[in-house]
Amino acid sequence: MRLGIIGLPNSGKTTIFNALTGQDLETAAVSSGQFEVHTAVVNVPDARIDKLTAMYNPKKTIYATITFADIAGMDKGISEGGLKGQFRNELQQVDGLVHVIRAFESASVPHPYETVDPQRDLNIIDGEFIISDLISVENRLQKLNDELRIKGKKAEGEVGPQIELMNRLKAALEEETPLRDLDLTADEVKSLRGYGFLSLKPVILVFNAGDGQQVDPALLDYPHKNAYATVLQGKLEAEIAQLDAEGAEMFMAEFGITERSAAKVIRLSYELMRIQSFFTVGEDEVRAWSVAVGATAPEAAGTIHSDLQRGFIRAEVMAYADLIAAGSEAAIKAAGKFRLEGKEYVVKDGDILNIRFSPAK
Ligand SMILES: Nc1nc2c(ncn2[C@@H]2O[C@H](COP(=O)(O)OP(=O)(O)OP(=O)(O)O)[C@@H](O)[C@H]2O)c(=O)[nH]1
Ligand SMILES: [Mg+2]
Repeated sequence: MRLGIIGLPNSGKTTIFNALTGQDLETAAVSSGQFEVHTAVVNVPDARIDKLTAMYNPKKTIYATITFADIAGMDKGISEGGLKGQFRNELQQVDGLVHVIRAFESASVPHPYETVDPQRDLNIIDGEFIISDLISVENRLQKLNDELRIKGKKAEGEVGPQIELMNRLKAALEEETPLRDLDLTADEVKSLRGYGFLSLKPVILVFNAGDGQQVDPALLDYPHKNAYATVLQGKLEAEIAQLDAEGAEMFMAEFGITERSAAKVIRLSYELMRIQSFFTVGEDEVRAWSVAVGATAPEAAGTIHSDLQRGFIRAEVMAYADLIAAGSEAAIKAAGKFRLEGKEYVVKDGDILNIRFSPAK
């Protein structure tokens, strides 16, 4: 999964990136406003993996990972005529957005619009995304209508539904409604994937607060679906990310921070994108995987390897909680909680899977 960190110049994107990834990139009091991307891959923290590692003592432990991309260069007016080039590509590629909104006050860090006003800043970028999507939709509609004109009636069956869908998106965008508010079917969402619509992407709104500053995210008016608002003390948390575990704990207690920023943002993004974890275990490797909530056992197998999905026969399943309660694989079998499940089985968060499959010939 790839999350794009976006926001106005000087909102603290790179600071939040540092807090989330433990990197120590330079931040600047005066923004260049230029397009620039930094990426880092981080492990998804999961105490269950640590416990499974202690139980199986494997040669390798592999966590699920998440990629953060700090994408600078967003500002008012940038979508006029459509977002361009690499900047647009970077934004379209991400699965979700971490929208950094400045809440901290600082005389030494100028705000591009002079005052600290989270609602205004949020509306600026949201508006840009809506404009960008509207331009994409209009371009697509034009192409579809051209196709219909050239090919005539015989193209109607295929092109008609696409035109209908694009018209629905257009109507929403013209009302300034982000596409993530629409109730699209799974098939519609799939058919739109290639367009990378920005207002369709789930978003975590992050208030970047100053040290010890209290901010209530509920004050923000953002009545939209697939969005969460949270508060991070960016500068402080970037400093904490540089400390060892003991130092970090002391700092966190002092400033009333109960959960590390990375853990929090990753947890929210899993919720927002309806992603869950399952595990594979053994002497060689204990590993966490991520899969969509509602995925079947063969679909989960497919995240490990396409051969496992293709040749899927059955899944051996233990619930993590049952394994820990029983204390060992032998004990969970004796308790009758080690199950064999078929193709229809819907995977649950914390399932430990072993896929039985017939290898491709
Ligand atoms: N006081 C205070 N300063 C902060 C905070 N977060 C960021 N800053 C400062 O604000 C300035 C800009 O932060 P950056 O993280 O570079 O902001 P950015 O959004 O990455 O900026 P661009 O990449 O130039 O668009 C830096 O001088 C930071 O040290 C904060 O929570 N409190
Ligand atoms: Mg930056």
